Amino acid sequence: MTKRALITGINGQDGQYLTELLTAKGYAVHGIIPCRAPGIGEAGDRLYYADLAEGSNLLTILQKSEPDEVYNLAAQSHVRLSFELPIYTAEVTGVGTLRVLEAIRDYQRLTGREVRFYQASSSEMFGKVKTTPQNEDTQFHPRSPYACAKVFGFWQTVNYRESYGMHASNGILFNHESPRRGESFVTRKITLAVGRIKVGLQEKLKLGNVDARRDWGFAGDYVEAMWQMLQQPEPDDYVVATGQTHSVRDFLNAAFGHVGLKWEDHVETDSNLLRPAEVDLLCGDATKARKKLGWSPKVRFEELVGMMVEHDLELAEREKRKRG
Ligand code: F7E
Repeated sequence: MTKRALITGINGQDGQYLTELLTAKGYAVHGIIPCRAPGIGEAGDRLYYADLAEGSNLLTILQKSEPDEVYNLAAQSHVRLSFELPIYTAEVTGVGTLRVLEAIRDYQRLTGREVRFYQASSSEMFGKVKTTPQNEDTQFHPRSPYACAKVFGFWQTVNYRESYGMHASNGILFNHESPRRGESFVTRKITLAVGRIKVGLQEKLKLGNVDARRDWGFAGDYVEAMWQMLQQPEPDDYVVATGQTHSVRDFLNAAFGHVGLKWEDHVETDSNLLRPAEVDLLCGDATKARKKLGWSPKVRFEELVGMMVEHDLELAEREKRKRG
């Protein structure tokens, strides 16, 4: 029988890659999009509007989509913005997860069906890190309203597993990027600027803290791990990461270097882009995911940067041609 999946945040980077993966595996994929998404009122057969900040129609959506698996990818996911919108972020990213879990519990009670649940947890929960590299046993020390909300979602997921026997798993994903990454995250902000600077559409790029270090992987690889978690006989929590850490500076070097430019000639720092509290260093240890899921990342850092720069260079060339 065809398996059915429901993805919250289906329109985001991970939602798109996961949809492709599940579709290729023969799933019928249903998705929830936010009310502020473009094309309002024109959601297709398998798309539903909902706002996790209130979630009143989540049970109805479960009844319509009848999923075997739910992937909760929706969030207010911008860390810096979460300092400006802490309560909204808590509502969507934190309590929103609880709303989805509660709707699934109601749905299971009403229908007697089993629904497996994936929660998009985040390496931001490690924040001011206690040890490096970080694994499933590393204590959390969240450093932003976003990270606090993700910690709430993480523990609610564990609680629904332990209290109600729900097949609920957390993927603790470290930063994962691609040409589909949102434009305000640092990697994509950089590669978009590299393309435009290279073709002469832009001169300068303003950034915040270029010393921060992250463990950057490819989003296409990471959605595989999400799916694998839900295929396990038992639910569990897994770190998903490359095990390599690079600074924003390293990313700048690789991205500008890819097109023969020096980032120092173009980057300016802007104190408005700094965060009230920063996460200085993240580096994940995905040994458990490798051993239990057989998962490992395929795309390496340089390849990831090259893929994003090539994509955004083409965008910039198209923009230039359009402008004449
Ligand atoms: O920042 C620094 C910034 O916004 C990375 C989200 O997907 O991954 C992401 O969170 C670093 C930070 O990602 C700029 O201060 C410097 O240290 O790309 P980012 P993030 O905050 O690590 C985790 C796993 C998530 O769960 C989140 O949802 O880069 N940085 N200058 C800058 N960052 C941005 N955005 N813009 C700058 O101009």
